[in-house]
Amino acid sequence: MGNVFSGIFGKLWGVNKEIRILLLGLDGAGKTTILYMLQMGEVIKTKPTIGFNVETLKYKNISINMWDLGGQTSIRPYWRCYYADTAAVIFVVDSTDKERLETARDELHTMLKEEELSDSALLVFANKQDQAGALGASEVSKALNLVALKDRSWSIVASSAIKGEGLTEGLDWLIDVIKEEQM
Ligand SMILES: Nc1nc2c(ncn2[C@@H]2O[C@H](COP(=O)(O)OP(=O)(O)O)[C@@H](O)[C@H]2O)c(=O)[nH]1
Ligand SMILES: [Mg+2]
Repeated sequence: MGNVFSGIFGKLWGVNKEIRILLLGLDGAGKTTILYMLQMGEVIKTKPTIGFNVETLKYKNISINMWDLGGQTSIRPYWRCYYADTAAVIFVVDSTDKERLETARDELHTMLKEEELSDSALLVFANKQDQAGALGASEVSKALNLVALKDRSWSIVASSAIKGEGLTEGLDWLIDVIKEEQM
C-alpha cells in the first residue's frame, strides 16, 4: 500500500506541488536582491525590507512561495511567525561583513532550534563573492559553525546576487533535497 500511495504522490509532485521557503539573514545580506534575481533575472534597487516580500516562483515544475523577511535586529523576533510549514530556509550571509558573522551564526543556530523548523533543509548563500575581501564559502561555513548541525540536510554555496552567480546552483540542490525528503 505504501508503495502504491507514494507512487501516486510521486507523480503528483511535479504537477501542483507548492512549497514554502524562507529567505533569512541579517539586514543587508542580499535577501531581497536574491529574491528578485531568482524571480525576474535582474537586479533591482532594494530598500531595507520592513515587514516582508513574498513572491511565487515556478521552478522545475514546483511552485515556490518565497518569503523574504526583514532582517533588522528589531524585526528578527518576528521571523518565527513564519516558520510553520517551511520546507526550507535559505540563510543569506554578507561574506564581507566579518564583524557580524558571529551575530549571523547566533541568529542561525537560535532559529534552527525551533521545533517548527526541525524538518526544514538549510541552504546558506555565502553572498557578495564579487566583492574584494569576501570570505570563501568554507570560511563562512566555519564561522557559522555549520558542522555542528545535526539531523539536517544543509549546504553552503558561494554566490553573487548582483551577478546572478551561484543562485540556481543553490536552488537546484535545495529542490532536489526537498523532493527526496517529502516524497
Ligand atoms: N556587491 C554585491 N552587492 C550585493 C550583493 N547582493 C546584494 N548586494 C547589495 O547589498 C545591499 C543590500 O541588499 P538587499 O538585497 O537589500 O539585502 P537584504 O537586507 O538582505 O534584503 C544592496 O545595496 C544590494 O545591491 C552581491 O552579491 N554583491
Ligand atoms: Mg530586504
